Amino acid sequence: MELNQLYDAILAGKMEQAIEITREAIYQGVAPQEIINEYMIKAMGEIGQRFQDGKAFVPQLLMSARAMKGALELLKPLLQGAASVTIGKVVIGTVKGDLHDIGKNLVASMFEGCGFEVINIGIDVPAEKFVEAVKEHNADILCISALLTTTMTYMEVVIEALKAAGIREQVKVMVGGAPVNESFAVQIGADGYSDNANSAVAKAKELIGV
Ligand code: B12
Repeated sequence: MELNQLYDAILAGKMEQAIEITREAIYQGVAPQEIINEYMIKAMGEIGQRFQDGKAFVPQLLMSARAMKGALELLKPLLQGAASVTIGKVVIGTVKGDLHDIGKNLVASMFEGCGFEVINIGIDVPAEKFVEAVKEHNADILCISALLTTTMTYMEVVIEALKAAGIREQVKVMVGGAPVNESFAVQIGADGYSDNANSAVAKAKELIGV
């Protein structure tokens, strides 16, 4: 079994093949992090680049996303850590107007695996829904995801809505997604930023002091 075939399968949008190779890799004891970071995310990066260069189109993006999601499902249970107590509550969602959820779900799985309780409120989430979820679940951390330059500005709208609701000080806000960076995070008044799921958890722990 060649793990590069997983990269190829995701790039070609072949879900069954991606699942099969992932199953085999798990069986052979390859670390889930390696499978995700070295093959899956790289394939999604490549399809994104092809899309940008006009060499791939939306249906191909969808097929690749479907293949990655299918294979990721197998890895999810393996990302669960041994933690028996919850170390914090995280509400996570993708902003209004934005339908990208692969990265968000990966961040959510990583948090779960590291012992956080995660409330995943989905995609295309309006500010009021973020506020409601933080209130309802008394969240320690709010994670906001955006993958489009046109939707990332909405993250500030969410932070303003938290302020208007009087709960901004009760929750740490983390932002992320491909177009987001540290200086943007600072500019909109977020507490933390990370460009990947692993360091997102480390940053969250730092923010809530666990
Ligand atoms: C898959 C994909 C799609 C799929 C999404 C399927 C799904 N269910 O998610 C579909 C086909 C639906 C899609 C649609 C569109 N897409 Co699209 N898509 C992508 C693609 C190829 C991959 C995204 C992905 O899943 N990456 C893999 C994951 C693991 O990485 P990630 O999302 O970045 O997440 C990681 C980090 O960013 C971080 N992170 C993410 N969220 C958060 C949150 C927090 C709090 C933290 C701390 C960290 C964090 O951790 C994650 C894990 O490590 C990207 C290209 C790219 N390279 O990003 C384009 C891309 C994002 N799409 C793009 C575009 C233009 C579109 C469309 C407008 C296309 C169209 N003309 O219709 C639509 C918009 C739909 C909408 N309203 O949202 C552009 C955006 C350009 C821009 N600058 O705004 C990109 C960059 C492609 C390109 N190069 O042009 N897309």
